[in-house]
Amino acid sequence: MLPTLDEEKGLADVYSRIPFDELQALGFDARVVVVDGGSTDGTLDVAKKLGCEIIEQWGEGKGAGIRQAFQLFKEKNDDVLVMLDSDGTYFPEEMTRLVTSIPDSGIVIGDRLRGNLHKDAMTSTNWVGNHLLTWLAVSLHGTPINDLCSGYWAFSKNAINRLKLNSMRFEIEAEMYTSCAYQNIPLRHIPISYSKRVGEAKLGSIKDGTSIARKLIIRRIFPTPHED
Ligand SMILES: Nc1nc2c(ncn2[C@@H]2O[C@H](COP(=O)(O)OP(=O)(O)O)[C@@H](O)[C@H]2O)c(=O)[nH]1
Ligand SMILES: [Mg+2]
Repeated sequence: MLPTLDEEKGLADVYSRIPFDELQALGFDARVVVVDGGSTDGTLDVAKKLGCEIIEQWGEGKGAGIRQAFQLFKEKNDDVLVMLDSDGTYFPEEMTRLVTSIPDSGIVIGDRLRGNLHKDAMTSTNWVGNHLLTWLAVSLHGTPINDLCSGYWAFSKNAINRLKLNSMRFEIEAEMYTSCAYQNIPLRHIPISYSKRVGEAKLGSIKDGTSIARKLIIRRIFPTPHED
């Protein structure tokens, strides 16, 4: 699953690096679903040309898009879902390693902070913010996690069925983590590579960092969201 918002530059590159043959050899018949948040550049044309399935999400925000993609996943009979940004920061080549590391009924998260973090991949503000938010998450919720805001996750079907989420924007990863903590979903992290994005960042460090911290605190008080 590739979330997109104006990622015409990154999408084709990310798609072309997905290791379809290696996944096939592992027994996976992979397909690519693009969940788009209302791109106004050529993202949807690129996605169509590549033959991706496209979800044009209702509402705005990465969280809303991901929740909609999860809903669709639940209606199909697929076994595993992998999510990564379409901006060229994560390495699709590392997908087989993620998929084969998913704990039983659990989730694996790609860990950039103890992985191969390329020079210039992350601004110093974001580096500090990522460490602070990860520390806050563990302090509040206890369950170990190395890189709260990573965008490279691989989920078993059972884990997706158990996640309880209502995030609209970039708090979605933090809420997936808190849901793992409260629904007892097994979580594992493996080191991954992370490089500089192509195109414009959509996340605002201070504004979205604050929303992520707020979400972590809210979920300490109200561990699960109301079903919507
Ligand atoms: N579906 C959807 N995707 C989004 C939206 N906003 C951002 N994205 C995508 O989510 C991913 C993460 O956004 P990005 O700007 O890279 O944030 P960062 O990686 O946390 O700095 C990228 O692939 C974006 O294109 C949205 O509103 N809807
Ligand atoms: Mg990104």
